[in-house]
Amino acid sequence: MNARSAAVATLLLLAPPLARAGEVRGQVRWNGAAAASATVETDRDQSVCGQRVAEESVLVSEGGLENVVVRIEVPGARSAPRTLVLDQQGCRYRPRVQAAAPGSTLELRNGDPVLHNVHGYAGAATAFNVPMPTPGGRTPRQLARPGVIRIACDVHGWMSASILVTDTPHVLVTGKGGRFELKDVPAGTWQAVAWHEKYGEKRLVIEVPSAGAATLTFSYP
Ligand SMILES: [Cu+2]
Repeated sequence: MNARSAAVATLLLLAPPLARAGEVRGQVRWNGAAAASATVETDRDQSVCGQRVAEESVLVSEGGLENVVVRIEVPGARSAPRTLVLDQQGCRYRPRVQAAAPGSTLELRNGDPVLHNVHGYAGAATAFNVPMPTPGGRTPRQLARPGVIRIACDVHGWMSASILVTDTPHVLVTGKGGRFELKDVPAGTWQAVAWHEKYGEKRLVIEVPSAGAATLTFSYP
């Protein structure tokens, strides 16, 4: 054992035992009418964008709602900034919904051989406004403050993406079936928050056990 690992071992011995943590599993259920798969007609750049694109603001599968940001608010818990990518492919944003810590870097990419103009909004205010005429272009932008950043293309009106900027490390975006699983959530009673781009926020109180799993079910619309 060298001096450094001895020091680390000593620190580990001195550190208080970690707070016990459990899991949170659940689903964001869709209780609305069965959503017909809708499309939007495009009005320009159809050689790249196609004649129509899927309308993806409400994505339902297996009774659950996809693209919902679910987070557990644990006071004092902070996640580290990271780099996340927002690509443009076939005149759609990929991924459509993401979550990230304040201070993260959003790398804008253009995978299409057309001009896109990536316009980010924090509420009504412009957060960034980036023309991207070049396929393969990459432009970084900072996500400074907590809150929702909505992203639209000034060229193609149907393009839409959202990023929820949040401090909590206990966060994810629902996929197939609206199901989710958050591991290593500290034991305790916390606020659980769901956010959807069209139907907004819902809050529940959840009790996370020190071992095992708690179940959390949100319902939309
Ligand atoms: Cu565009």
